[in-house]
Amino acid sequence: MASSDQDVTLLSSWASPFSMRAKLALLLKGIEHEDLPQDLGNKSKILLESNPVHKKVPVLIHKGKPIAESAIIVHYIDEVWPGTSPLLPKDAFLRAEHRFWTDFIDKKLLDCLMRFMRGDAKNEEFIENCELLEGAFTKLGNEEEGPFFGGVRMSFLDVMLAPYAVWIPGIAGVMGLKPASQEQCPRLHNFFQAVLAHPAAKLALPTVEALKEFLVARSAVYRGK
Ligand SMILES: N[C@@H](CCC(=O)N[C@@H](CS)C(=O)NCC(=O)O)C(=O)O
Repeated sequence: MASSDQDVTLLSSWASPFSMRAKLALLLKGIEHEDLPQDLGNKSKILLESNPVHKKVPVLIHKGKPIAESAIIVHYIDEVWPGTSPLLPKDAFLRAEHRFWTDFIDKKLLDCLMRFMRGDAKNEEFIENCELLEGAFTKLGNEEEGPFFGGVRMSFLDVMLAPYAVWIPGIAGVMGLKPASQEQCPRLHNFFQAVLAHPAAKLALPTVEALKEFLVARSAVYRGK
């Protein structure tokens, strides 16, 4: 563990894929921190004060200073604690690729899943996005080295994509999404299996069963009813 005088607090919500990213990065780096789970239906003073622009989780508070937005938080964690488990590659082009695919996950993959849950996206569109991610694995990940973009260890992009290891089966179980098959997207498939078996991800991510219960309870909200 990194030393305990770090003064790190994470405002989060357990089912939030964005919160999972921040928690996973902290765990991978072994950074001691306090978790402050948030009730998003009744936002706390600390959340409103620390993220007045978006009023969303996650927020990382380090030595009294709040940092919002999951990708920015994970980047910050990597810069402040560079020694243990470096996340972003050293090569500038590869760093740009990690940021590009993070943007793809947030804009295309997530948007497609949200629209699918509302009944506004076809399953094929989701499969097409998975195939694009499969292409990213082929381009950036070295299969011989391991299942992650970072090889045997999780890198920045692995942290960004990891929450979908539970969100995709959750949406499949509750809302009938058909995930890409192992034949269609073997690297993506291996990645999700490796995430589910990873010790830090087991702590940072809820189980698929817990997420399914959450989605059942929230399905009317997601469907916009
Ligand atoms: N772009 C943000 C998204 C954060 C986000 O959407 N958080 C959701 C939970 S998954 C939230 O706090 N929602 C509360 C609200 O919208 O009022 C990130 O990457 O951190």
